[in-house]
Amino acid sequence: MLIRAGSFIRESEVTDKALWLDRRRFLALGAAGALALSGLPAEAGLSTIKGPFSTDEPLTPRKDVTTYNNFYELGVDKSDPAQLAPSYFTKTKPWSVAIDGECAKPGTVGYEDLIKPHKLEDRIYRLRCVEAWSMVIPWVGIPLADVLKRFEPNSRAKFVEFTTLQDPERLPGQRRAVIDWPYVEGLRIDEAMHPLTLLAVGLYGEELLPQSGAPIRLVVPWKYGFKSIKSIVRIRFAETPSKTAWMKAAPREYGFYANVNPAVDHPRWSQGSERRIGEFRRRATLPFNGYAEQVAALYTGMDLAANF
Ligand SMILES: Nc1nc2c(c(=O)[nH]1)N[C@H]1C(S)=C(S)[C@@H](COP(=O)(O)O)O[C@H]1N2
Ligand SMILES: [Mo]
Repeated sequence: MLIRAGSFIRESEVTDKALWLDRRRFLALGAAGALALSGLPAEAGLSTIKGPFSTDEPLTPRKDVTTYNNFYELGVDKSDPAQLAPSYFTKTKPWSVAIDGECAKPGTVGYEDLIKPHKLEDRIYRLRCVEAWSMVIPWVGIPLADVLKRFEPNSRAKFVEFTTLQDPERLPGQRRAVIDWPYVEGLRIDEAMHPLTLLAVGLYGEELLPQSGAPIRLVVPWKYGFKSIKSIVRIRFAETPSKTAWMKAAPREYGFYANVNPAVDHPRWSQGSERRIGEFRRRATLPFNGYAEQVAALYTGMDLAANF
């Protein structure tokens, strides 16, 4: 075990990071931002360019990122999704996403066609779960705004709603009414269009594994993890905010905004601190998960204790 700056860093983390950086260097030399996505086995890696806003904090080991998950469609324990996915959620291609609602160009688009016009970016973001743990993950994705603009949202499009695949065969957690399936999440249109909001297709330079929300998921780094909806099949432009899955399940505990806010506790526990997965100590949680400089202006004049 290596000890650095008072915190424990596992050897596996150092190895993960070195491999990932190596791959990135290789891709930067060889592919120069070209797209090499469709049909590639996950091990082949994704061609990416370096995106903005990355943190330089130590990465959470890939092993933890891919085995400690929240994906209730594949079980409620953190270890369930990685264990159940290889038996159930094996087929994530072909995949298509329906885009509808308040836009000029609705339609159903295959995964490859959704991705193809865009360059994939590497972005190292913190993910802070509402359960007070956090990770630092090297995502691969596309700014959501770039994708949404193609469908030409109209002036009534004030919100965007996202829906996860509904399929109890592949997502056996849906055989029990743990929450009101399918999983639904929502953003205000300006949040959805914010340059930090990422439509992720990979992590650690490889395509998403099923337990991480393959083949396409949201990453909204200044909000609690539950806003980062996995395995998306529908994106709807809407005039009004959606009743999200967690708001329906427990309206006192989960609001529409769900911005990371150390000053507003969850009714059952403090949100003032968090434990980074792989570390022992707790650290102070930052407003907007440390992204206040980029996003605080979205909420000027709003009471963030009432709009939790
Ligand atoms: N469809 C779906 N998306 C989901 C969830 C879920 O249960 N189902 N869990 C959310 C929660 S609570 C968190 S913290 C993140 C976890 O993402 P990760 O497993 O990639 O760390 O996914 C979010 N997206
Ligand atoms: Mo979460």
